[in-house]
Amino acid sequence: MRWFSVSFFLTEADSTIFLILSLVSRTVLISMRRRKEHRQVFELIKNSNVVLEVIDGRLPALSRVSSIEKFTKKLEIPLIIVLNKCDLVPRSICERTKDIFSREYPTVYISTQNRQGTKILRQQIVYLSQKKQEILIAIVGIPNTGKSSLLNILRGKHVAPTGQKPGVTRHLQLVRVSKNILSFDTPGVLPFDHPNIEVQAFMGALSIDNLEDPMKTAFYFLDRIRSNYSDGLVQRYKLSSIEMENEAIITHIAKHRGLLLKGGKPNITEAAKVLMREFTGGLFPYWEEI
Ligand SMILES: Nc1nc2c(ncn2[C@@H]2O[C@H](COP(=O)(O)OP(=O)(O)OP(=O)(O)O)[C@@H](O)[C@H]2O)c(=O)[nH]1
Ligand SMILES: [Mg+2]
Repeated sequence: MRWFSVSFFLTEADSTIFLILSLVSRTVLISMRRRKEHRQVFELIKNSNVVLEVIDGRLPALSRVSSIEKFTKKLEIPLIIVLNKCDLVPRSICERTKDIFSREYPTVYISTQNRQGTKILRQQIVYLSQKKQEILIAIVGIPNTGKSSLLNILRGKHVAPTGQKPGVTRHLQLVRVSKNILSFDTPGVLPFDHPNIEVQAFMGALSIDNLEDPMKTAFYFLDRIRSNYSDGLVQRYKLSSIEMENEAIITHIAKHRGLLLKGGKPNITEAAKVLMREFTGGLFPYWEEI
């Protein structure tokens, strides 16, 4: 029986405990599912000719997966770092990140949204696969970086489902993207480099709606924003300054969006979710430099 149907018989405290338990068990189940998917992805990598590691160009340092990079290095499988969502980042920053990452791996920056950068990516794939007759590529990375969107662009047709929530792709999907290139879309792998769930939610790898306390993620984001780029946030929510306290910023967002509880109190939990959803969805500019 689902928790809300029994909650009618429970006290408010019981209902809160029930809600927390249901969120915890959901998080555990998601984590078990993701671990299984993680194993499948590593199996696939073993059989690939080229691996495309798709990362979020807004968070280039955070969104790399070191376990995948180490694994491909050990097996001597060529890996290309694909900085995606570069329509949300100034070009000069993408160029700089590309130059820095290129010291370790071939790197290209693209925007699947604006269909930019994919020609160079195709050339790199062909070059690194040593012009094999049939090339098998694996598109991998943490959830929500645009792996399926990239597959669709390479194929030139919407063949893989995409969506703003992490975990849209649940199974491996093989697609022929050209005469000699076959490509696997994969479920996002958990960013084990960052086990903290607030950090994972900030990266868009975990849905803010699955968290017990979305405020913690919003606070984490606001703390990071102060040492990076804050103009986008200030303008979107018409803040007087980024130096306002975290709670005051969230309260301001709640009022600005008319998110009020019964009695007119600002609904700060919902405002924290809105902030994180809008950042994940690229509705205001924010990026980090290497
Ligand atoms: N602005 C912008 N948004 C993008 C770009 N590429 C993908 N997105 C958006 O990012 C979200 C996630 O895209 P997906 O292609 O589903 O990402 P994924 O990596 O396959 O996600 P999972 O299957 O959940 O791991 C969607 O809302 C896309 O529209 C891009 O280049 N620019
Ligand atoms: Mg996907």
